[in-house]
Amino acid sequence: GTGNSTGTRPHLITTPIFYVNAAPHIGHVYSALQADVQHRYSALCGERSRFSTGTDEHGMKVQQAAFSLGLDPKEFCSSVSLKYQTMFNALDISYTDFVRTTESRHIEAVNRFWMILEERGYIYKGTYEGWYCTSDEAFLSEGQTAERCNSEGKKIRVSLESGHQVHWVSEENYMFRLSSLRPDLLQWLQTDPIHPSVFHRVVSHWLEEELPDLSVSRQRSCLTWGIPVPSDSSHVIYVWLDALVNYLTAAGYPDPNLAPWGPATHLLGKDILRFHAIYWPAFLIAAGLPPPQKLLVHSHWTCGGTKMSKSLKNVVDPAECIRRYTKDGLRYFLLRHGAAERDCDFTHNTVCTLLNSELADALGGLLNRCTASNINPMQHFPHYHHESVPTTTHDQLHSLLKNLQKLPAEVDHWIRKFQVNKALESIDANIRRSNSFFQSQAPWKLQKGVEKEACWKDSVLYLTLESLRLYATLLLPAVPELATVALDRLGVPPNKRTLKGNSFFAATRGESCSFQGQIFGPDRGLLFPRLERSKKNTVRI
Ligand code: ME8
Repeated sequence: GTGNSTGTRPHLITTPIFYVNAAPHIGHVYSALQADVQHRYSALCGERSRFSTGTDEHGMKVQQAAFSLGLDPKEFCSSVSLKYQTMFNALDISYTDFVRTTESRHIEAVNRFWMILEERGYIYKGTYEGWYCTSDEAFLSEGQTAERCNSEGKKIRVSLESGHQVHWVSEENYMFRLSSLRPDLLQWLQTDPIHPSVFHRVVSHWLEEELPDLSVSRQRSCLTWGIPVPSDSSHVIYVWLDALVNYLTAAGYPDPNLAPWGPATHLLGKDILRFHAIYWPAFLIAAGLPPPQKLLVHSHWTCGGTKMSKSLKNVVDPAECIRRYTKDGLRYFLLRHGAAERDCDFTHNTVCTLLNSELADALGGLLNRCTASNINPMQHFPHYHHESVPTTTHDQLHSLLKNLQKLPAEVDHWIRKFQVNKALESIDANIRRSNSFFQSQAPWKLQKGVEKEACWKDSVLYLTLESLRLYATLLLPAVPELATVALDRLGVPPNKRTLKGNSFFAATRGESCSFQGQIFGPDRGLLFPRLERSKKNTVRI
């Protein structure tokens, strides 16, 4: 049963599992990064979560990719899957599980899942007649396709959604009673599981119409690279049913000692919304399991205005980006510039401008200014003196602190609403305010010999250092290494690198545990060296 599944099991955060038809590009990395932020953020708040990613290795698309290279599919899959793992490791993607659909634990999960769907009467043998798009691995109705001319002027039929070519299929295969699940899907939609809301509206529009039943197998004569239907080896399970079950595999399904399935948050690109917002909840409901708690959907990275895609070969290579911008530079740019609800273009100069302005100048500059040994010879958080605040500064200080106190809640709101770019924007806006505050108080001009001035200088430094401690803590999920370097420099002990039970600016409220007197760690140089802009606009493979 599912009764004990929620509450006792940690939250599962997932990325799509990636086709192994080609090496990862910025788009794939972006999904993994967004999931990483969700996972790291929940840990920062003291919550328990697990984070799975992986590779989707069956189906026609992969079969054809291996075939065209003259490679054995299994070896081909292993080599590309490894590229994903290596890239995710290089980017500090903190996944706790990596599922490959060719692993035996997954094949076992798919077999069990299929048998349950069959037992519960959701699968029947029928005839499928319609279009199939190998590039999207999707069955499409007439209305989802259109006639277009290809580059040679030849008329071809394509998927309206992706533009990829489709082929006519007429075969006997196994069908899933999707049509019977529309009321359940509508009910699920009422729990507001899809964010941002633009994508909720798309799905709710799809559900206005009757759903056709879904073909969930292909004849072995056309597809060999996949999991055979348990009771009929002349059929191979449809790759999307196989792939979606990876989320159950990651949850330990079908281990009888584990609750089958707990709360899950799936991250995905808008290109695969239908599979996650219609098919997946329908499969789960049919199997007697709860549909996913949250779908976090993002838009696409484009290059020169068109969607970056393996098949179009207009991709930006993340390894090259790491070399140019550093790992955390790339992480910050993608998270800060990308947006869930609109497509974004990737250009070298945008990256340089953004990173120079926000990481090198604003954040790096602020850290440098208040930790430099000429202004802070004791290399510590000085004491805060409430009575030293100049009367002319009261209002400015009050509004600065008010904004800073609101910041953690603001960041929390945006991260949970899947608008990490807005969370980073809020942090950056505050960093800029701290810089102007520091600049306007000019602590380097305050005189050591004048007691009130010396006390105010200490207070300005304390306030700025505390704000930096807050920024670096809030930045841990997005740029873990950079934020760690900043926290190391500030001498923040490991048990204080959290948002759970950590208080900031305590000295301004006369509370203890205020960091006053805290000694810095060693100076390891510039936090983020400025990048050079170039005339060449894009980075390509
Ligand atoms: O669809 N911009 O795998 P896939 C942003 N195996 N994100 C992008 C992107 C771009 N230009 N291109 C790809 C599959 N992505 C299936 C998934 S899940 C059970 C099976 C990201 O290798 C985005 O998240 O084609 C998209 O949904 C995913 O990569 C598709 O990767």
